[in-house]
Amino acid sequence: DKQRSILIESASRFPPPQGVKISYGTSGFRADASILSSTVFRVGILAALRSIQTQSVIGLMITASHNQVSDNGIKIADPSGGMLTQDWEPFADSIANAANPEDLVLLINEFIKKEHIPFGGVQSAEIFLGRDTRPSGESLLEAAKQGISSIVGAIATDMGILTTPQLHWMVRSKNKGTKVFESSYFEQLSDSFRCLMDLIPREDTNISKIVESLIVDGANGVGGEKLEELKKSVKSLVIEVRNSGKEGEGILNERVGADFVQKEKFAPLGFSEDDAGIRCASLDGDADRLVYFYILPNSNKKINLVDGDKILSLFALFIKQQLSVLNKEEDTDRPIKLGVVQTAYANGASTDYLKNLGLEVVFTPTGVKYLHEKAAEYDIGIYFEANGHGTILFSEHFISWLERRTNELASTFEGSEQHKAALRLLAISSLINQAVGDALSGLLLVEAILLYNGWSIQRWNELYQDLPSRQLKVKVADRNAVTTANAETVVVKPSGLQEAINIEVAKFPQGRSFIRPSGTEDVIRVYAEASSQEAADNLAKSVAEHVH
Ligand code: NG1
Ligand code: ZN
Repeated sequence: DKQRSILIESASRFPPPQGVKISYGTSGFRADASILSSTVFRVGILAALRSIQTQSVIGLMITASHNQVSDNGIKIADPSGGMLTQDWEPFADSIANAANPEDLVLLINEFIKKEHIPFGGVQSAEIFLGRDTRPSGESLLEAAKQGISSIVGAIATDMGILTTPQLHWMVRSKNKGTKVFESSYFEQLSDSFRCLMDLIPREDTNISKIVESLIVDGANGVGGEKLEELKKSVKSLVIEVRNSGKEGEGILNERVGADFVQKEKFAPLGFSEDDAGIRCASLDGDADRLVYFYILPNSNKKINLVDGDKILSLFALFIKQQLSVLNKEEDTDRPIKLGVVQTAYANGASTDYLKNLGLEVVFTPTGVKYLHEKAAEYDIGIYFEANGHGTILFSEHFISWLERRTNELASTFEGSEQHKAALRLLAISSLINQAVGDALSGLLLVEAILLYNGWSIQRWNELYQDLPSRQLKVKVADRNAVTTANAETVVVKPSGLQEAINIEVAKFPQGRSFIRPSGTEDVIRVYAEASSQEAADNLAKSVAEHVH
């Protein structure tokens, strides 16, 4: 039939690379950009099918985040704005690796049957496309468009160069029936930020002390550019953007960006000793990660890192405080469930701190899809990876309760502390991206809370003291030879390896170590924590030796 011949014809224009098996990892497909066209083309087909199945708009983001500039990748946003549902991942894997157009069509037909996709009648599908600033983005965008248009009735809407969280936000908003322009994204962020500013107690004189400039490392990527844009509408903050991605400033992710800063614990290019002590932040290549840091004086640009765990802790503490003001009267029909989600990479000191606050802390494997899913089980679920990817989810049920409560308070106790706490929580729910971790919205919330508390970055950093840690990566022939359990804290295969790790860990006070195959790079990652930096380094090194 017609559909079949269109597919065969267009697929033959995107032959898969020979001898490479590509897999849907921690967050979509990633590889050297030169081998990705066929994958991106096929993901275009998948997105169209998903759109037909869900009768909603689906998003495709072309980015390789913090990877080097020659890599690229593609992530799929589901109707809610979250990551593609996990039951479709095996299909993504199999169509990406289909050897020829005939096999591809066969797989697609099987899948349509299996998932009962209402295919073949009068059908429509819409896919929003976004990409970061990588030079390979343009031709991959074209491949995605061709994949989409090879499904009858499917249309692609190019949203342009965006951060990953902007694209996810647009998909979510579109499916909720609200505005999707980039300007509406900026408006929502700046309006809710201003609302939080207006709710800061006026008599507080501490505020002026920390209204010093913030310096942001844009990783030479899309985030820097977008932050320049956002800046214009948040006049109360003084933000200086460096590594903003402008011509000639430097190379994407090369010794800059959140991943570099977090893993190396070293200031990015473009920063110097002159910046010592100043509050600095760093975004990653697609602006879904955020870390803060300050440069230590006379240290050769060593930094104190204020990572995702500490952002999480700042958020959790503030929300807990607002909730306890709101709940003073014990007049709620049921207790509000506030939960915190971390991974094994969370610094042990952060977990202790959060538990001491009386919070419920749970763990999932690495990868936002797992954290997000878990956090969605709470009224307010806060999740963060140590690397700075995270957000705060508010359940719809809780939001409608909060809206009702705010209205009640407005008519009975207008301007009371309780009323203000309710308004703050509402403002946070609209400031912080509900679809996915977002460095720009996260940054505004951090700044708002620091201003509210009258805290410097140094004061914030003192919430608790990180245990020294070390991360290493080990290149291996087949990273999938390692399998893990218990949120990746225990090695299952190869046998004997976990016992060897246990023996190493036992040699170090406060020692903790685990290994796992990376989902985005061809390596095994090693993590170690111990009571001193030297001990953490040694533990990581000795565990890594068992991996080789
Ligand atoms: P992998 O390569 O699977 O470790 C990395 C990060 C994840 C996540 C993804 C997606 C670490 C240790 N891992 O995944 O947390 O952010 O990239 O960007 O930071
Ligand atoms: Zn990223």
